[in-house]
Amino acid sequence: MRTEPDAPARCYDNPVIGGFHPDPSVCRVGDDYYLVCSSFEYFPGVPIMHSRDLVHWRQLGNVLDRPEQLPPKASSSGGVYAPTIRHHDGRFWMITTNVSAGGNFIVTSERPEGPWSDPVWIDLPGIDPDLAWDEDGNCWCAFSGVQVARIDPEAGVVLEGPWPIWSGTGLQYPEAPHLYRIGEWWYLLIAEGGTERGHTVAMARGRSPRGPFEPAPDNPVLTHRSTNLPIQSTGHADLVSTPDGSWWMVLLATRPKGFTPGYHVLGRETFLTPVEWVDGWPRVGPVEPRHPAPNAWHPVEPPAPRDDFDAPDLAPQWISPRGRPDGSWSLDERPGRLTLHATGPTLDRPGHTFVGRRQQHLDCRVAVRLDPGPARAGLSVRAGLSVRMDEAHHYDLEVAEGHARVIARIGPLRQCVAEQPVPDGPLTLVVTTRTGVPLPPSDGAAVGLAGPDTLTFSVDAGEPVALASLDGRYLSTEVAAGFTGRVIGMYVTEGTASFDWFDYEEITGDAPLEP
Ligand code: 6LW
Repeated sequence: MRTEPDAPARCYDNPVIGGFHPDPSVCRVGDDYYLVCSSFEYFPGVPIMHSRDLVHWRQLGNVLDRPEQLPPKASSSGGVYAPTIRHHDGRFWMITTNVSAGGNFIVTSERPEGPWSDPVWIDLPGIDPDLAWDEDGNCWCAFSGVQVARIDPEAGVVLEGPWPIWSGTGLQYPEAPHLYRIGEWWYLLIAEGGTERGHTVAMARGRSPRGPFEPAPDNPVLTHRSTNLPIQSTGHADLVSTPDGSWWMVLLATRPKGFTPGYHVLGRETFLTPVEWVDGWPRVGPVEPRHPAPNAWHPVEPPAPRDDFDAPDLAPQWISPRGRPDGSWSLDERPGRLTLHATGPTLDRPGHTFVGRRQQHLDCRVAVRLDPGPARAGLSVRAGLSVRMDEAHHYDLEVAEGHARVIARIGPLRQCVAEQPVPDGPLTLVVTTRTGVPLPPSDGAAVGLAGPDTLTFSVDAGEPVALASLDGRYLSTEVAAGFTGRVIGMYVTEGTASFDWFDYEEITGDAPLEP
């Protein structure tokens, strides 16, 4: 279905891809758009999305879905940084940096859903590499700094350079460059000011990718710094044009909540905003929470709230920190269930078994059916549902030794905050995240001013029992630090357990305020 240009304006809501999906890069092939994001320490890496209108996105897969492409060496917020996706000469090209192992590399595929090639490493320093081709077929790779080199992307060889082309307007970290040939100019889009509240997008242009580049007269072309807009940290952007000639920017931004300084809990998300060209320079923003949509309008079927693990493969949304060893999970062992085997004794250190998905909505409900499986005499099981930022920041609803427990790990502190005996056999574990729902008065008084959200943990063995409500600020980027966001998932740290299903649903405005 496609609206005519003069049809009443439809609106879309920002972010267009919620949850930890930072550093978006987009390309168009005909009427189809493809978008990739950073994935850091998670495997598989670099989620790839498809859309026909820039608004509705569906995850096709992950570009780096084989351990050979992504060695499991990353520390939290290490691993795979900002990718660029381009389509050239009948192929998709993705360039990115593995900051934990090997640096910059390129993978290619004829089909966006893959399989993607093994990495071709390229000996260039820096992060945030870009790819652009000129009319003579030369391939240009710009990267943070901002520098550019002429490269052979097939062989991974630097042919010329690198040399500096623009150091930005003087703010910290000129990075995230993308080069575009538009009309008679080469435009250079960059991010500056750091990825926090001072984040900006700036632009320059020149006659050649070699430079020289002249800055736009009104830099930054986009920033929300020093505003009280609900969307903050706007930056790290990429441009795309539609078949009807309009221009759009995808970018990362955050939605901080709670009392000053505000806490963002979903990491940096992907937003969409229109671009207008005025006197040869882009005019962009501010980025609105709701905005008239591009002309094309192609809604996609929203993902089913329940994954019942009946498919032969894990859906692409499922990610695991630092790799997912073959022997640690199975969909065959107990068909229709995800069976996990412990690979490490604690979520507090790398090497544990965890399969989760990004929290994509500020208000959401997650429920899992934990089925310990046939009793294995003498074998204990420790398994549960965890909301994690990293190994040092997570809230767990854990079942072991005949009890359900809520455990809070916040920096160096680890505490069991609630405990409840539970019967043997299958149990439903539930966590809700609610903005605008204060903590119960006793907890609230102890914590003080408002956090971004309240997480409530319940267990249901026939009758739902709420075990604990916890302040969400301790699972925010402002507390945990780093480049990622919340991931909610199933884990096993002792023995083997199966999960019958996993529900994920946004809680919308009309839902009752009960946790
Ligand atoms: C990324 C850099 C940035 O490489 O944060 O916001 C870094 N921008 O461009 C990690 O996402």
